[in-house]
Amino acid sequence: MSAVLGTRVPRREDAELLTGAARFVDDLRIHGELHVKLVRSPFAHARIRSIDTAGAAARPDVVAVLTATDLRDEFVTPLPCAWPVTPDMVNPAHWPLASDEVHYAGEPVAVVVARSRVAARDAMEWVVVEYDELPAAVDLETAASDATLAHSELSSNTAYVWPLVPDPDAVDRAFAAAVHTVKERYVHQRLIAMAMEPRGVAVVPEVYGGNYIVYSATQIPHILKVQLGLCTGIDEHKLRVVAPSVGGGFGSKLDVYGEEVLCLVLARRLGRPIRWNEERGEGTQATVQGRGQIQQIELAADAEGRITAVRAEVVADMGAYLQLVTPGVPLLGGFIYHGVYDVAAYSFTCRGVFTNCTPTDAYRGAGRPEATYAIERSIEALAREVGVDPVEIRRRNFIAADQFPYETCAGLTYDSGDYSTALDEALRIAGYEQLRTEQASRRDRRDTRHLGIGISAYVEMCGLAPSRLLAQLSFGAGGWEHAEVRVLPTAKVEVITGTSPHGQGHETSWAMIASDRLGIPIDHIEVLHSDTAISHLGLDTYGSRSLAVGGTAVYLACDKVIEKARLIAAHHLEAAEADLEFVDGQFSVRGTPARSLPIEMIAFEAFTAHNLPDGVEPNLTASASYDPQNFTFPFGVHIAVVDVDEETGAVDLVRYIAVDDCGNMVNPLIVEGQVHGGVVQGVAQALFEEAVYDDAGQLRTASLADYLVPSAAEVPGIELGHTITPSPVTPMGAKGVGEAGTIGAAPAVINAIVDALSHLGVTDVAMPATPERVWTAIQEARR
Ligand code: MCN
Repeated sequence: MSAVLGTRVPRREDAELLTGAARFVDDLRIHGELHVKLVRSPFAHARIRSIDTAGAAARPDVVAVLTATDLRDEFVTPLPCAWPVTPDMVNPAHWPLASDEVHYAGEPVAVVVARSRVAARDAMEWVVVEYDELPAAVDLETAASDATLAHSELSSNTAYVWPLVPDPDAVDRAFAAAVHTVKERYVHQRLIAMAMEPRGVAVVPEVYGGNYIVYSATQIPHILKVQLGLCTGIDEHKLRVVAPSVGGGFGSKLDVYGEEVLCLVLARRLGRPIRWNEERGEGTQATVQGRGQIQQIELAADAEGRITAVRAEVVADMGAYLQLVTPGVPLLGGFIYHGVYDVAAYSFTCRGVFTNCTPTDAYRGAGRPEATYAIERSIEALAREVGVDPVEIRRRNFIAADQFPYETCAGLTYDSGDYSTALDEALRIAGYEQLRTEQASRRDRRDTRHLGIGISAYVEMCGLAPSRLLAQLSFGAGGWEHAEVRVLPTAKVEVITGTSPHGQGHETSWAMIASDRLGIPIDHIEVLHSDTAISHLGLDTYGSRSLAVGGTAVYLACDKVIEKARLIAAHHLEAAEADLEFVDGQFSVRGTPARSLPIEMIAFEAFTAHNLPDGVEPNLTASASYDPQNFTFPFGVHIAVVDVDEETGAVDLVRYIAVDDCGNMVNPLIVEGQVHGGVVQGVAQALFEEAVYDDAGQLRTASLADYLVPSAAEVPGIELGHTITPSPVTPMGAKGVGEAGTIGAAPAVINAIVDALSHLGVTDVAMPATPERVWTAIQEARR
């Protein structure tokens, strides 16, 4: 890489974000705006008998109180699910307001519009809704058995069954011939994204032109624009969607929400700006949750513990409705249940099941943390079965560095990898042998604080994605990305991107890419994004796709600019284009460096157009849409070191080592920040966070007092390492990193806890591994 790429440029967006100067949806003051509050069902499953809005409508400063019946004609289609994973997938109509039956606690049934937020909140309490409560399907396994139906009109809770079994006979043969087998069951609790900024939307109608500006705390302004048009019947070209500063999303803002559609139709109906801001406690129920899976995984292996087949069966909690990509989330993991291991036979089946809980959808990693957890926990079970060290079992099974590109048993092509080197590096940083010695000596002296060392080796499929492969998965959109690069007359540059950052530092990264290609100082480059009137084409940010796809589009657009500049330079230097070389922002005739022209002068020539070659348009602008040929497959090895107190069950995460390989790095500082954040989210799943529902479907962890988001005090300094194995798929050799930390972390931590207690007979601890759960696991092992 060049002088700029691969360097630790501080994030230019941070000064605004860290000093409170950034403007989020709630910071926008819109003259004449009206405030919306939603009346939400207190029941998880109930029939609506009646809704009386009269009392609320009579409250001071109330403009309107509306129900589904009042707004029926405003909606053209229900809220979208863009991923019909099977032709017979069951998808109950999901409207912004429920009319007959509610299917989760928190589902909106009426909307109050008032002149102030306080007035709207007050009036909300005066809406009288009568319900007949129905039995709720809450526990996932029970729901899968159809014991209670989540939707009265459906005959089953199963939304779909999706098999990926390339060769069933091969799997059966492998299990029949296996010397060792293991069969494990794991549960992924539901998680709440808890982005620092809750959701919010503000719609400004232009009364005479029929245009609308929709400000939303979203990850997907471009997708939202299309879907808002389809849902409301407003022509797409009349809509402008803007995502101002967005305070994190972690997948939860990759959605089209009822509140967004409602605010738009209310703005149309009332001709006034409409705003809704989510409250924290409201968001825990109203914003999609993540995970929610029960996994069964079986490994077949030969006498040495070499895995010959993987069979995984997953039951995935859809929640009450299918949101934008709900059904596809577990499938993103469905291709990688064999992880980093060279396995010939593969079987994966997922059953998507409705429950009367908040809908689930993408949450950092989306399917891949679940898959990684299953294989990285079960391979340790295999190590115990075979009687070898967790390091050794992995070495025996790794796909070797010389096997890449590697055709997997699930039908993917892993682009590049070197798993042994990443493992070596992680072991070196951890001081693995010393840790094992320390562990043994504690056991010898009967210390009640046990040391545990947990390993997790992961590979993930990211950089969503090749549109053609997404078509095979029945995904409702493509996976390309768009960029435009404009060199202005004064050689300042505007980079317009279709990605929509909400914490990932694209303004810095894309400026670095453009600076590197164009030879223009990074401070002369501005990156514009997240406003569909400025960035008219794009598919937004999720799936660790932005660098591999969107960054590549910037790279390719720069190259088109350079090719155009070359025509102008050749004309002025009176040289053949082929004789020109472009180095550090300067064209010069090969072998005659004195005959040269900087890009600054070419930019001005392109602007004045006084002397351009024939057929060259007067601008130095180019755009590129890039659709990759394959996903990218970052990988890494994480090691967690824990102290477990046998007497209290308390787990202290004392060290965390993360060696990640995301190919060439644009900005290692940003990469490290992404890994830090990701690791903490994975650690949080392992140790702290859980959305707990009671039998009636009431969320018992609806506030930050009950839902344990870890703070800096709960997480040790993370010791980072890198290996660099460039991707052959992307021109910069870069792979994604935004989800890597989360994917690696949870199995490393739980493996460490089990490792600490293995001599006591503990083989599993459920997530989150609370002191109570760990203590109970110890007592059960003793019994
Ligand atoms: N990067 C790099 N070199 C690489 C890989 C990445 O320098 N080889 C840099 C990129 O240039 C970019 C950043 O790392 O600045 C992340 O890039 P990428 O891996 O392409 O991921 P995305 O930008 O597509 O981000 C999405 C990813 C996802 S899916 C979730 S969920 C997530 C995450 O990013 N949510 C986040 N990180 C988050 N970070 C914050 N602060 N907030 C969230 O909500």
